[in-house]
Amino acid sequence: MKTRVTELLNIEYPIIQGGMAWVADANLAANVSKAGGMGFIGAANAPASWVKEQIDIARSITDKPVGINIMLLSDYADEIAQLVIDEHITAVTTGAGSPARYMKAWKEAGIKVIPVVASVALARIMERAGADAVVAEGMESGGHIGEQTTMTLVPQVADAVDIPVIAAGGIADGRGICAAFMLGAEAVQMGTRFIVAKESNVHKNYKNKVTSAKDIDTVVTGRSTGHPVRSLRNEMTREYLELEKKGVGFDELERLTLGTLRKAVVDGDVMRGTVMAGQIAGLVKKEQSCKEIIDELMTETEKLWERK
Ligand code: TUI
Repeated sequence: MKTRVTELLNIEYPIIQGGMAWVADANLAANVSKAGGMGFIGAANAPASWVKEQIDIARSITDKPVGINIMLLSDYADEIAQLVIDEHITAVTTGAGSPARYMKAWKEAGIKVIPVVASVALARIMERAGADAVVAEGMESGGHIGEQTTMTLVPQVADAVDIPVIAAGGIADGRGICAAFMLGAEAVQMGTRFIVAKESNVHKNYKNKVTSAKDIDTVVTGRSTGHPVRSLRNEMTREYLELEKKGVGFDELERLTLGTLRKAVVDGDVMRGTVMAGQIAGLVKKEQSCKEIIDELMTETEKLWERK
């Protein structure tokens, strides 16, 4: 399935992996790229020195390029924006804000820039600023989310911009990929399915919580603070939502979640940690290698596509 996105990134399949904080390290990203998609190392809140180490590890695993996802709220965003230039990174995705301030330098360096957007307005601004493609991410996603669903966002973004659109949020199998294409996307970004990849270094408790999740098991915390985050329901989210209902302020709520993603991913504390995952977790039932995941996705997609 050749599209403008597979051409842009020079990849075999129209599948990219979401740059998940704490989850998307060099091993996961490199193995997604090796399997014919494109992996992205999630820089999250890490300093440039960590990201540089990960780039070196990825390059020791595969000759295929891996991208970097830059979380724009990070204190280290500026230094990572420079690192991707110094390291001749092929493609960058960004999350949780507008990367307009870096766009000129990245384009001059020949980096493919793919901002993640949650609205038509930001998609338009990004196109005007020189983005090569956008990821239109619906609120089915895990982590920091917008308000629109994938079903409504993707076709509206596809109509609003001429650059290719990559759909994200709620996609974990061939049906989702075909649906995304029908909505006007030319590739998909998936996160939740890759959390449970064999090459993903997240704690087994986290993987087990994803593979045993049901359709209704995610919740959104932080709507009152302006930073809504989707994760799997647990003791922490129950407490958070109760405090939020009582009108507790930003600082106290922030204290409850400080360091909790690490706690879940690294320590395996899935009761008090933040177990970020998308609504499609209920469909993700087993651990597989990145190659098995991508091969299965493409087999399902091609079978459905021929039926259209
Ligand atoms: O960024 C994500 N997902 C994330 S980032 C993250 S780390 C984090 N943890 C706690 C709180 C905040 C961040 C975990 N998951 N997805 C892409 C995405 N970007 N979704 C929504 C947005 C977004 C939101 C607002 C993009 C732009 C925006 O405003 C831009 C502007 O300035 O208008």
